[in-house]
Amino acid sequence: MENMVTTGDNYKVADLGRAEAGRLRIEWAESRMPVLMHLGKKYSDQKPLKDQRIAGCLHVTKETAVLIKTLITAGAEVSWSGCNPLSTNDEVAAALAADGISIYAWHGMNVEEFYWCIEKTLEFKPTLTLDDGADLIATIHQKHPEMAKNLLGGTEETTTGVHRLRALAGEGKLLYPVIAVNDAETKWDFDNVYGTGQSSIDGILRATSILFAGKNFVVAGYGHCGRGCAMRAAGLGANVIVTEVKPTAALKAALDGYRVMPMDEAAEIGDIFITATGCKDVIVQRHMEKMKDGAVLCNTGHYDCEVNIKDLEKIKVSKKTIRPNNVEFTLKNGRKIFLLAEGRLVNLAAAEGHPSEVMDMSFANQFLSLIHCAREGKDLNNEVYDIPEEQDQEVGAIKLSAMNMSIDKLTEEQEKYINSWEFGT
Ligand code: RBV
Repeated sequence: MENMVTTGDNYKVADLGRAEAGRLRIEWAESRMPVLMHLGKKYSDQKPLKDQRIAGCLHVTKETAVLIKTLITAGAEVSWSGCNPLSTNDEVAAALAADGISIYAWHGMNVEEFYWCIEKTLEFKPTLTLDDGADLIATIHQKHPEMAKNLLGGTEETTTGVHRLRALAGEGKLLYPVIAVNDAETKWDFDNVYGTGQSSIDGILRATSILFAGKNFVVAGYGHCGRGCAMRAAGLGANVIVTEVKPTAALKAALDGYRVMPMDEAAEIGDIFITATGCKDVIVQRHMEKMKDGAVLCNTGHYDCEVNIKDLEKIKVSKKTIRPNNVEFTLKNGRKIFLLAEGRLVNLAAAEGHPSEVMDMSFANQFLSLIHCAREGKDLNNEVYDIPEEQDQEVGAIKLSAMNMSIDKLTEEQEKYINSWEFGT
């Protein structure tokens, strides 16, 4: 199935015949994404994205399909590619292609095909870009800098992409304005924590079906994603161990009740390892050689460089696929190690990514940020911009009301108190 593809004038997907199943998935996601649906309705008459051509490079999931459809409702034309070779849901991609949407994505593509897809989306000369991981915008900067003059702005979905863009802007080389969607409170404080926590455990369970209770669960990196994974694994009864390089992050893990130690020590006692650092070479040969028989290795960071797979290949005597997304490596020392999802994002490759409810807020921020770029892009500088506080509160308020919750309101007196310096002891 993986290498079968159907090509049309404006798409390349695995199998158009799976469109109906994809439509049902998208329908399900729509029923869980009230904020985005609300915004879609709100802007459907106004069409603030009219005349905008958006090139998107973001996991082709049922939630992304809802975002794409909302962008189109607001007047945009889109051309899309996936942002990871293993994260495309082929049913969803088929449904989008069958609806006439330009999409280049199939599960299991290689790296060359990955960049081919990005190039295809650039052929329609975008006025806005949307990234998850910054591969699209990096391609524009490296290969097509002349396109920047037509680009009003771009958005970036994830921590790793924002890091790359800040590095690019830091060198003074960013060619058009970008909004760091990841840094919105209604994104990182929910998607990165609760989304990653649940979907990563979901991926591990689908690939292994192992019991978490009583296992030593090693989380490398105690940022927002690592914290979510730790919290959910602890909830299932695992003993969580955290490895870190940043003193304050390590302290937070310790005060949240987890053991903290270097990877060299954790390697000897871990049953399940997950990397969530955004950095390379977090688990390398010397760690793998110390691991217990049966250890499970996976990653939930954006790129597949956190577990050094070349090292694992080097020390193996044989390997075999045990079940989807689960490969058994027999090492020279006789022990077996199981690598999930080829070291790529386990939550998207082995499960379905974050749940719709949480993507609702992330993608509402994407939607509003692209409208902002369309309206104001000409007057923005070539910088990485944060999302305004009002947008965060707007998204939060719509979500709360969709969840049938209401909150208190400050009285005038309280408002005065909270904004003054005069009242003390
Ligand atoms: N992510 N998207 C999904 N279901 O569409 N799941 C996760 C989905 C995004 C998430 O916002 C994170 O920042 C990024 O994937 C990492 O590549």
